[in-house]
Amino acid sequence: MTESGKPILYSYFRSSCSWRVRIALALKSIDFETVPINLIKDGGQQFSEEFQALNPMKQVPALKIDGITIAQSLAIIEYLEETRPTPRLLPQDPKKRAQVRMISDIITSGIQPLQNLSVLKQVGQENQLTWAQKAIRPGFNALEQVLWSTAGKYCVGDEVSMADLCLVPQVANAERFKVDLTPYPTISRINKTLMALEAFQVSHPCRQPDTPPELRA
Ligand SMILES: N[C@@H](CCC(=O)N[C@@H](CS)C(=O)NCC(=O)O)C(=O)O
Repeated sequence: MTESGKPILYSYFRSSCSWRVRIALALKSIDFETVPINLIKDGGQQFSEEFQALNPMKQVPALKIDGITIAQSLAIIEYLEETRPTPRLLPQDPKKRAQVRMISDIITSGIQPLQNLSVLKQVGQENQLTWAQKAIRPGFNALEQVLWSTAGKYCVGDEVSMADLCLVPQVANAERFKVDLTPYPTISRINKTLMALEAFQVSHPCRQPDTPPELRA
């Protein structure tokens, strides 16, 4: 917390994992301050001693709230859900709740880590696009199929859930890495519907305190 009592989000404007948490904070109307951690500048500010003390994984996001610092976007979202339950991001029904967690895990464990910055650095500049596409496509093939049976208006039924918080930033990553989204009509439809919601718009990478002027919109 800051002196003003607001939670502090350590975030990078372009980070899809940070965006997940920004959407949760926006949906739950939690006022917070952003401390930008630039993943590129100075060799990556996530490697600074100061930040490592907050998150030894050297990754954003991290959220300082209620006297503790939490890393890992899903752990943060679940903490927010347990302490600030309205509006609900995990359905009450255990089957739907499991589906939300399944979709969240497909994205956060099965797709994003394979195209994360630290992995892209290992494959080298010239291979990054192909690598990221190869990482995203199989995950999206699975996700598209899963959504056929879980989706309504959103990923699971007609209520916005944690799964949607994972979907939208991952679609933005797919677009950034020029993945052809034509084979994924369900993913594309849900993404478009979600992007019409204010919480997804205000938390967008183009509208953050650390968004460079040329990328602001
Ligand atoms: N499982 C973590 C993943 C966090 C993560 O991969 N963060 C990326 C940005 S989206 C990062 O900080 N990367 C820094 C690096 O690769 O050096 C979460 O969900 O929070």
